[in-house]
Amino acid sequence: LALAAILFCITALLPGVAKADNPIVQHIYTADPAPLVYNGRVYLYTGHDEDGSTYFTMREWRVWSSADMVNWTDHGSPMSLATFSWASSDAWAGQAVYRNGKFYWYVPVRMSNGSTAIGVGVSDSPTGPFRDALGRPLIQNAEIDPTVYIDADGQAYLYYGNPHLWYVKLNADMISYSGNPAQIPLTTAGFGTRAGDANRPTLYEEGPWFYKRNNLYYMVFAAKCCSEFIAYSTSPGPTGPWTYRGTIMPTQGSSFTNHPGVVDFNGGSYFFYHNGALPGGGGFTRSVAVEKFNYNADGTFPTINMTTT
Ligand code: FUB
Repeated sequence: LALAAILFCITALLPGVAKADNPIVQHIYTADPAPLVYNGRVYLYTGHDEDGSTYFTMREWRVWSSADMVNWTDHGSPMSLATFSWASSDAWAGQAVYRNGKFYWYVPVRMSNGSTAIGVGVSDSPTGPFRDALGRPLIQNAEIDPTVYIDADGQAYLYYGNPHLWYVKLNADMISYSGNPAQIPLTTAGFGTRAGDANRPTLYEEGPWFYKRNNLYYMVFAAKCCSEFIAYSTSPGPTGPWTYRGTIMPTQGSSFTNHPGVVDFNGGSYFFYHNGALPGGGGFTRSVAVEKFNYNADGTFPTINMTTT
């Protein structure tokens, strides 16, 4: 026991290295996990809940990485609201992707006119620093929470949205797109049934996480504000038709939101999410966490519950 305590203290004192159990980050509040597997490591892009006030205080994003899903290196904050001269607040849920030697980090922010928009940061390194790729929003239609995926044929898709679900086909430069943003029809067959809200008849709320695995496209998303759970839909193609598949993670764990991120790494599958599990935790003081899981043989998800170890 004494040896374990000494080892824990030594590990805790190593600069930039965090151990281990859930929540992944235990010294600050983090939210909206977006993992990226690159060059033998998992890079984890998160938001930062900066205080416990009555609304989100989020001014920067953070990056962490791990080669073993146990020991995490803190790469600090390589992108913030200050990166985007046109942004004023709300450094919310984004996702980063690698293409042609560069890393592109798509994020929603609020502009000074009060509306939300999606910007894109670019860097030569997964840990930044990131600069504003465009000097203006990539998309400006008052929605949030971008998710990005590059398909096997090279076509990149950016999905995003709350209350609607939109996508655009990104060009190969990853900072422009072809055609106009298109809305995915939010049918109950595609995204489940929400009772009692005529304006929002389906479960889709926000936080989409879009990817393909074994020729099946997945849309994992936060369902039904404001005690969000994580649900998912699948499709044979990148733009639908979508079929609702049910719940993955049934709770939000004392935060009224939850937010998914899913990757395969070193032969395992990992489901990232957030909750309010740290001391003082809650809806505006969240923490990212991860569970290892196995897909069912038919590609469906098992139920995944939150753990604290
Ligand atoms: O973190 C701020 C917002 O809360 C995100 O954009 C949503 O996905 C929800 O987690």
